[in-house]
Amino acid sequence: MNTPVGPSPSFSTHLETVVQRVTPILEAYGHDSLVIHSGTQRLAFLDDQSFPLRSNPHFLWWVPLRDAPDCLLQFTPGRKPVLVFHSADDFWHKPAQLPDAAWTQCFDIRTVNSAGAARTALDPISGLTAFVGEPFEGLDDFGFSSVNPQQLLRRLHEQRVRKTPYEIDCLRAASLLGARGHLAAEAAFHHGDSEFAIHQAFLDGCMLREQELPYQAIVALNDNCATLHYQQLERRVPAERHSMLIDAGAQRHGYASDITRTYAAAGGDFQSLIDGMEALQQSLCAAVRPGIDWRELHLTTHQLLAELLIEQQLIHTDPEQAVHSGLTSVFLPHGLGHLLGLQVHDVGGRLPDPDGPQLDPPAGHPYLRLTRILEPGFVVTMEPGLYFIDMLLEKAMTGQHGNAINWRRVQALRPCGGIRIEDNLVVTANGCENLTRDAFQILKSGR
Ligand SMILES: [Mn+2]
Repeated sequence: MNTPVGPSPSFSTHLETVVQRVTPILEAYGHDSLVIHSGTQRLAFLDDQSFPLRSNPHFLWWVPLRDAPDCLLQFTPGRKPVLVFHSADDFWHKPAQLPDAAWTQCFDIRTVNSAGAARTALDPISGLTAFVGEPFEGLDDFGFSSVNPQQLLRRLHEQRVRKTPYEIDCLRAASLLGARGHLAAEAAFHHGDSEFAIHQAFLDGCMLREQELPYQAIVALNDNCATLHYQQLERRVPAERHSMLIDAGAQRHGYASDITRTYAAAGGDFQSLIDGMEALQQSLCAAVRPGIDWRELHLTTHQLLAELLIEQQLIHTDPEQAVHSGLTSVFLPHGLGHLLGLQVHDVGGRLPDPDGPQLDPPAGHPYLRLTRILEPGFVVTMEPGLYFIDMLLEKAMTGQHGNAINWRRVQALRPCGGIRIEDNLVVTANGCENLTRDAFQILKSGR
């Protein structure tokens, strides 16, 4: 196991792979070159304040450079990729800087001091050049043959699904950073802090500012744990503390980690439910290998969840019936996991064939983002959950599931909100590597 501290030495190999993958795609669609924009700083309505930059993930796949708006990557097969690096003449802000890093050697870098000058720094644009990026003012003047053509994008998305060793290094580093944040947050929870303060502890722990997170962190105490994407961050310390659910990740060169842990304030029934979910989640992780149909694993999860709910006396019916009737979905309404990469819900999860139809999730499970058969190089999240969601419980109470639920038990556990345990897994040749468990292990053993 290695823990990279700087930009990975295998970036040049990654870039070679990207070039090898993209070249035939451009040929197939009749493009002689491809230009990718890094992203633009967007201003708020009637204001001179900008939103944080979210870089174009296609740009980051080629260039490990975040926080650099209005840069252009130009790839012409057979030539060294051109990076038009924009470092604005600006005394209000610190202009973007190129790092002194080995990866810069992989590009023909042309530095410009205004977004307008970027166009003239590119190699000439022919009538066959495709553009990928968020459209910006003046884009029409470049003369691209097509802007974000759908077929090309689908092909490029498919190429991002199987991660290169460099990308896995980045994801490994993102997991390690995220785990640092999680340990700091766990300590803050046991210290009795508010959601807000726990969130601050997470940021401090991974040394990231909020806008650098791959997604808005979820830090929930008590019944707030039942809101799947809870976002409030209560400043007050609650009168009673039952539980914490934290779903928060970090990033390295734009590659995300996506980690969830749930804690009970004390032992007892909720802790025993967490233990049950932990065992369930670990048994699912152990099943991950090439050839596994993620839709089937999602349905297996519901079967295992049914058994746990029965064992914990939350429902009384037979497990098959609990799955088929949709009873388990009252407690677990979301999908088992998703692809992970430059986007936290990474592209290509339902598209095994860029020219074919997407693979739908199983009936009754509309939120499953990944519906494919696993292959080596896929990186997935494994995140089963069990929640006490008011809206779904109220519907269940008056509907067909009303008699199958042990309402006294549900009522007793409702103040704890719910449980989610989420790890990030790399599918390997014959199994998987658990980036999250490895990261916590490294930190706990003090290595
Ligand atoms: Mn996730």
